[in-house]
Amino acid sequence: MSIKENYEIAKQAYEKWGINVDEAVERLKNVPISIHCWQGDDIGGFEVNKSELSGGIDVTGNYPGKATTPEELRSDLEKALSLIPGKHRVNLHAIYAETNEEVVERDQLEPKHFENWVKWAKENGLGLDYNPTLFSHPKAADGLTLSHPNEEIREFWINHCIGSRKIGEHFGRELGTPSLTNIWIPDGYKDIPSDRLTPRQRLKDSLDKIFAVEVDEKYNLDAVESKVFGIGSESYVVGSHEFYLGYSLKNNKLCLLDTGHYHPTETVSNKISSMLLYSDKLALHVSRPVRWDSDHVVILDDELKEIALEIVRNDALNRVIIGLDFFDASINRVAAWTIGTRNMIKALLYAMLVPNDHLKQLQEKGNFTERLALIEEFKTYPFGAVWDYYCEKMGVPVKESWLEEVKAYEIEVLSKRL
Ligand code: RNT
Ligand code: ZN
Repeated sequence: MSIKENYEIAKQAYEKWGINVDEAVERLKNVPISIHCWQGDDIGGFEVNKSELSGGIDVTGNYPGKATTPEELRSDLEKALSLIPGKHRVNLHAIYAETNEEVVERDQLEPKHFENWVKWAKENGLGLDYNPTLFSHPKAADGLTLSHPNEEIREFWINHCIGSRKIGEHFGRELGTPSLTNIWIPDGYKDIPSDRLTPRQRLKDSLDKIFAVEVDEKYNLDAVESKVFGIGSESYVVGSHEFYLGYSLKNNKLCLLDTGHYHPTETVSNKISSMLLYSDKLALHVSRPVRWDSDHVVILDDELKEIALEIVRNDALNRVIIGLDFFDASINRVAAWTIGTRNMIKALLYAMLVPNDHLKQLQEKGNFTERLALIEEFKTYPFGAVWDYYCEKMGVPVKESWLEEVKAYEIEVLSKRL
């Protein structure tokens, strides 16, 4: 049977429940996923005076063929994008600037250092998102940046963040779609602090200074990302969830939730509805923590489906900005992007093919037996047939056939890199 025939049969099964499959497929086309560039080179970046990766995050593995130049990274991204259905976005970090062999300090970065990225994004119909890089730098060597006791160091990072928002604004203006500029800092302490308040006061003050500079919201949206712990900040993180939740609500900024940044039984899926009651938009870093904030490649697990369900059934596809954040250097990096991004899109499709309104009504009526029964039965509905059809329709490989393309790319391109 052809993909189309399988699709038609699947459609009938869903239509019995009043689910419009054609419409779901159309809707899915318009959901952009922000694909993080840093999976392609293990968060290395292209700074001339490059520092080791720091900030309490770690990439493990030594799979050959990582991108070592902007051209290589863009070429790898293009390969991955050709295997992922839909039109998406690419998320950059300041360390991916191209400065022509010149040392440009991070607080001196300007839109012109991202000219090639913007040109490439235009050619490929992509939006761009951005992040100041407040790690892998001598001025972040002690793990403190915006909350640093030293005013000069704080100022350096404040200026870097202000410049970053302008770069984001430039991306948004050039590409016709607002950029999300997300601030994440590593600040924290390994051991039990004797003062939790002062660093948080300083962080608040630094953020106030960063956001005091007007940047057009039509082109740039600001987000702040919290964390529960990092390597070297096990006991205390200055920018905790409560800190940023409070800050973002009070200052009308986006709160960014990274799925690896909460306690192991705490889920982001359960936070989305609460947050959407109080803010117009929120942002996600979809990742996969395995025992800790390990940033494994996103798989189609229960939590991913639950996140997608929360976005879809609350009609929040335009309010939740979906970005990815994982880095695995133990497998082919183009495959990592492809697997993780396809899974995010699959989860959204899955969520669109659940009789969400009916299930809501069952809950309202207190019919928990049917609620559970249907949720479980829908897990084995022919969702795969719809996914295959979607891939075919969007002109990307169906099922695992994309793997052949990655293998060929590995032989032709990746394996030839030093
Ligand atoms: C770190 C944060 C942050 C980084 C990227 C590279 O724990 O998740 O988002 O992963 O900025
Ligand atoms: Zn993150």
